Amino acid sequence: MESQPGPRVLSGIMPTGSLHLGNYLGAIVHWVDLQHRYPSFFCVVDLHAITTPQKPTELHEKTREVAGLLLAAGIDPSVATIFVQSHVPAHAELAWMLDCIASMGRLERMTQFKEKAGREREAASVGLFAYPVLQSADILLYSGRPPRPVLVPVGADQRQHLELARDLAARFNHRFGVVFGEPEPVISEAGARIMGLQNPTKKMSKSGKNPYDTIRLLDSPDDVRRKIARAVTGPGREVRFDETQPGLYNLLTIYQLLSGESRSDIESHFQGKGYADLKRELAELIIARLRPLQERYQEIRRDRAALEGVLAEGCQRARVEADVVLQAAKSAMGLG
Ligand code: ATP
Ligand code: LTN
Repeated sequence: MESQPGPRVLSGIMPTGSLHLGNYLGAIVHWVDLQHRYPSFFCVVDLHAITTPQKPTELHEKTREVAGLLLAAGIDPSVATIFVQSHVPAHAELAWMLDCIASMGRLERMTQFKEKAGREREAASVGLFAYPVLQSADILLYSGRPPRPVLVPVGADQRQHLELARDLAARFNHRFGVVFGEPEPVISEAGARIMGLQNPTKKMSKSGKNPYDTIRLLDSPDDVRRKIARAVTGPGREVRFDETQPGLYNLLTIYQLLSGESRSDIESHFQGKGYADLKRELAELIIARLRPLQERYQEIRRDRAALEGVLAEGCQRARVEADVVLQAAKSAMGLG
């Protein structure tokens, strides 16, 4: 089947916790932008979520919450395909085939595995170890026929996984003939790594333990004010983009991304003012951006059937795309 020419876009997000400003500024705003330029596929990666223990009813609910938030943030199902990973069996099937050409040594060097497995390496699931291979399958299934590059908009933490996806595609194509297009990371300069508010040397994360570290997309205005007021800034008084002060730098980066103003305009705006002023204005900026998103989200969640309809249609469209590439990969491997 011949498909539309030019690159495709694919990205994924785990339904493991509450989406936060890091997910939004590092990934989702780029998805919203790219969907109008390329055929785009956005996937709620529930099979990735189960690499660590999840309560079944919560996982089901979180999957809908994440899908609803993506729609509320501006993913348009009449333009892009939004779907749930486990609804498209090709992902797990190709992941197995790629597992058989990925090396243990390479996966052992993946930093996300090392961080998530921590000291419990022996107890960590095989799924957590093989997680980046499933991610490679997610991406490569959408390279189309004939193969096209796949743009993958992600935060900076995913760079290493994207390199693996590129290498697995090249290895497969070399051994079995060209089936997959090349994955290309799309990682913005600012926003690719939003840091925790309490611990600005670590990225803001869904699975973090300290609620004051993270601004969730569903936080109330009072929560936002409280969390920003408590954010760590460091010593000094001047409001400047100073990389030696990671807390302040992070707050200013968030301000820059939400206001769309240049760094020098922001520094002039805060000249003669202090950290308290920055925090007050930043909190209001965040609240103003989140308010319409939260209102749309509440509307979307009121109509359960409509959301299920969007996901069912996304599943149909994704299956058609993914199955064509899966069949080509199977027949190249001698599995047809
Ligand atoms: P977890 O804590 O469960 O690992 P996470 O917060 O890292 O979750 P993911 O679902 O793994 O979120 O990531 C979804 C997307 O958001 C990815 O593209 C990831 O790179 C991006 N992302 C996550 N955290 C940040 C951050 N702090 N800054 C910028 N981008 C981020
Ligand atoms: N591993 C990613 C989530 C993810 C993903 C993908 C991102 C799963 N599949 C495909 C881009 C493309 C993470 O941990 N943030």
